[in-house]
Amino acid sequence: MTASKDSLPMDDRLLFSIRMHAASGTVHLCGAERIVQGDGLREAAGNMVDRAMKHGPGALSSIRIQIDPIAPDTLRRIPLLPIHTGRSPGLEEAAREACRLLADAGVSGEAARSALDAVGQGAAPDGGNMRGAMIVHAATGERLEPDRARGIRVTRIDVAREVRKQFKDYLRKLGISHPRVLEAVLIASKVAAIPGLVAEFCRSDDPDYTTGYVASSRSGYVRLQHVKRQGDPLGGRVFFVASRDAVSGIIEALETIPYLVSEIPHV
Ligand code: PML
Repeated sequence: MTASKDSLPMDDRLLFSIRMHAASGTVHLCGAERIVQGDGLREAAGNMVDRAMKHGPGALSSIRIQIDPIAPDTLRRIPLLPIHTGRSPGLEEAAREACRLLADAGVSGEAARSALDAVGQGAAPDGGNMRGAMIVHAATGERLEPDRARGIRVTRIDVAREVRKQFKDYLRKLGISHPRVLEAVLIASKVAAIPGLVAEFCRSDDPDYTTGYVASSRSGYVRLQHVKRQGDPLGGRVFFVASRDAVSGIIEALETIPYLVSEIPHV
């Protein structure tokens, strides 16, 4: 949609999804996404343009910003998962702790180990990282995502304006107010709120970032240090599902249904 000042809706409480995609030719450079009220669109769009321009105007061939109104009856309001720190002084302990947390959430040992191995060996067909997440059957370990290179992307998740400051304060008090963690906790909170999706495992594809997490509605968001070796570029997310039949509905929820975190745990 195009939005001029005159065409903005009078009711600024209406929510909009705003998404940015910056590219250099066919190469994706960066993206961003927010869910904001009408009167926050200009600021959100400006911040997204600033973010894209950090790549240098010469590097960009396009910045696309798409704004879609959100039908109020499609929006789901959810709580933020509580954040905990797991015990993982080394690689082996981290793998063991990840499998223990996944087992608590209903993931079989075989499914957990094969999924963690797949991420650690490069889960895409070319042996590199997938662009999105794997979907794995929690009992059998079978991979269920329709496209093993693209995977599943979690979109349409944000934190409500009225609790945004409380969210940032929560992360600051825990000493983890990095945008990377902010984004990961929001994603994990959406994933944990989707029926039939029992748990998530994540390790970063940043070679220098070795903290990952296991998340579920049962355990909350549990950070684990040493989920991979320093310098290892392989990473990704795994979503464990209870049944094969639920997969298409889960993908639709992950990729298209808007979720807004509206409640923050107390420290
Ligand atoms: C954490 O520090 O809580 C884990 C964040 C994982 C982020 C994954 C990523 O950004 O690649």
